[in-house]
Amino acid sequence: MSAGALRGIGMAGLVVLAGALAGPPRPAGAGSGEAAAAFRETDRNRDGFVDRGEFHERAVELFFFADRDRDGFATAPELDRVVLGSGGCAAADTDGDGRISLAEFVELRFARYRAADADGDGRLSRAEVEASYATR
Ligand SMILES: [Ca+2]
Ligand SMILES: [Ca+2]
Ligand SMILES: [Ca+2]
Repeated sequence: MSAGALRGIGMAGLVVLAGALAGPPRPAGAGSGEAAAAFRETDRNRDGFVDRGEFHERAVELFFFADRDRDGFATAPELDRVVLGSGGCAAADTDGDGRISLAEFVELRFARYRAADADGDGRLSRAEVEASYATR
């Protein structure tokens, strides 16, 4: 997929997201509105669940939103800004080259996906997403 194609995906959503993330970090438990907004944005087919494909699409968007020069790498602080509250993106740098590749970032996000999937059915319900936000 070209950078141009990626730029075309959901830019309106990314602008909304950027606005939502511009504020200071909120205390745990205050993010239910944020969780609901993120869920609506990610559940593209509106079936009430975030599946792996939808989650992956979202992770790619977040990555290229952080990777401003579109070279396929982002820094941990850049990624920490777009995935507010997740923290620790530096841990995603599994090859230790000091930058986060798309593959490394996607793997980090899916670790969180698996952790959030409380009932283990392979998809995230709205309640699972909200619980994940509340406990981070
Ligand atoms: Ca869905
Ligand atoms: Ca790396
Ligand atoms: Ca689930």
